[in-house]
Amino acid sequence: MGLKVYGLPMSTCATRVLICLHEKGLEFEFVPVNLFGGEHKQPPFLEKNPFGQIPVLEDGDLTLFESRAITGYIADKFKDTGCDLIRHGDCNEAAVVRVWVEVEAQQYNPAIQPIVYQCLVAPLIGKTSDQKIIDESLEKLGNVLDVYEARLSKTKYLAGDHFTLADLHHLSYTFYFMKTPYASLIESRPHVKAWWEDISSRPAFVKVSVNMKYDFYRCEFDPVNGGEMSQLEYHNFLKPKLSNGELG
Ligand code: GS8
Repeated sequence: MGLKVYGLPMSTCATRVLICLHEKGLEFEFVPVNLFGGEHKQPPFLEKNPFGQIPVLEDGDLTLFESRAITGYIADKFKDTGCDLIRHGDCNEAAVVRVWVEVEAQQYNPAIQPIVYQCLVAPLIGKTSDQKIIDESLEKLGNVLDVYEARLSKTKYLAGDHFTLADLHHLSYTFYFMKTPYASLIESRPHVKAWWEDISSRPAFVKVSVNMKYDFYRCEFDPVNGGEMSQLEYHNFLKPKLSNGELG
C-alpha cells in the first residue's frame, strides 16, 4: 500500500507535507477533504485525526496527523531517497536541525500565522482585519527575523549549510505572508531575503505553490479538488457557507 495524504491543495499545513513528499520524489495519493462541507468533523475523518484537522498521512496501517510529525516520519523513513532533510549521518547536525524545527514551530509560526489570517483570510470572509493583532504579530515576527538575519549571515540555511526540514517548514506560511502588505519584513533583511529566494525556488515547492491560491475564497478555484470552477459554480458553492458563518 502506498502513501496517502488527506488535505487541501492550498492548506498551509497540508502543503508542508506535500513539499516534503516532492523533495523526496515520492509517489503518493492525494485525497481532498471537504473542509467547507465539514467532512473533517465527521466520524470517518475523526478516526484518522481526533482533532478533526488536515493533514493526515496514511502509510499502510500507520495513520499520522500533525504536519511536522509527518514530515519527520517521511524524512526518517526515506532518508536515503532525495535530499537528506534531517542530516541523519551526523548526530550533532541532526540535533541542530531539530532545534530550528522547534524554532519554526514555537517562535516563527505563532508570529506569522495571525498576520496571514488577518490580512488574507478575514477580509475575504467578510470579517474586518484586526490591526491590533497584526501590529503585535509584526513586532514579534520582526524580532524573530532579526535572529534569523544574524543566523543566516553565518550559515546558508537555518540548520547549517544544507537545506533541511527546518527550512522546509517555513515555506507555506512565508509564501502567503509575501502576499500581504508586510513582505518588506523579509525583503529588508538581506540574508533572510536571499534565503527566502533560495528555498522558495526549489522545484518541489514551485510545484506545490501552483495550487496555493491565497485568494481561494473568491477565485475561480475548486478548493476541494484543486481544479477550475466556473464563477457561477463557485458562487453557488460558497454563498450558503458564507451566510451561515461556516467559513471563518
Ligand atoms: C495544525 C493543523 C491545522 O491547523 C498541523 O498539522 O501542523 N498543528 C497542526 N489544519 C487546519 C488547516 S491548515 O491550513 C485545519 O484542518 N483546520 C480546520 C479546523 O481546524 O477545523
